[in-house]
Amino acid sequence: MLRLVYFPSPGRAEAIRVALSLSGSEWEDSTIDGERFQAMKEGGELPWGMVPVLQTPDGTIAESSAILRFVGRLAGLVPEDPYQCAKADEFIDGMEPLSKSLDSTFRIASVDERIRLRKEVFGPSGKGTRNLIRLEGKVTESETGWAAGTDEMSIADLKLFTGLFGLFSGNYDGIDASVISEYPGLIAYHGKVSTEPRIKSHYADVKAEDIRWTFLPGAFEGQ
Ligand SMILES: N[C@@H](CCC(=O)N[C@@H](CS)C(=O)NCC(=O)O)C(=O)O
Repeated sequence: MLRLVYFPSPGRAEAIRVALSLSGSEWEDSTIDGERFQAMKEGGELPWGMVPVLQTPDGTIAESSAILRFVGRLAGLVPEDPYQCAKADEFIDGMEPLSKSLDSTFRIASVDERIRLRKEVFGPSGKGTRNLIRLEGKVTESETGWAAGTDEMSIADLKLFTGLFGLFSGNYDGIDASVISEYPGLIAYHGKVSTEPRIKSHYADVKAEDIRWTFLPGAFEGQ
């Protein structure tokens, strides 16, 4: 039995959740609040003091990308070809600057200041924008349309799809979904992944008002 421990939001756990669900393994989605997080941290249950973690019969695995590689194998989403596998890994590691681009804004108490800083991140010379431009280039250049140029959808696609589009759900004040309208390549990529039969079926019960609306087909059309 595998148990994923994270906050209820998609955040750094969503790609792992999708892979676990596609793997057909028995697993539990253990969602925690801040108090439980603190207790787990103080109790030494978090190897690096952070979540997500995956509790397995052999012990606890931390670091979202390591967990994604582990569960991605169970789901058949890690390419067998060593070069393609390395390219998927490269893509996952290469996405870290985007994942980190908002980190400095989380602990800002003033909402106005938080919004200002986040608008800057996705402003003309912000680091969020730099990453979106780079990612737009990557998906446009890919001969197969999959993020890392793999023959089939891979863990890199789960990471990009959830990590990128999850930022625009409205969960992060100051980040507007209309930002994505500037990136036709990313919108086309969203269409490819969101309509992939396994992904579409995974999100089949999500409603337009749910936090996960950005993973539904057509989510960014007309933004
Ligand atoms: N490199 C880590 C980063 C994990 C991370 O930043 N986790 C955040 C939640 S998204 C956390 O545990 N924050 C609580 C804290 O730092 O006290 C990973 O990818 O798993």
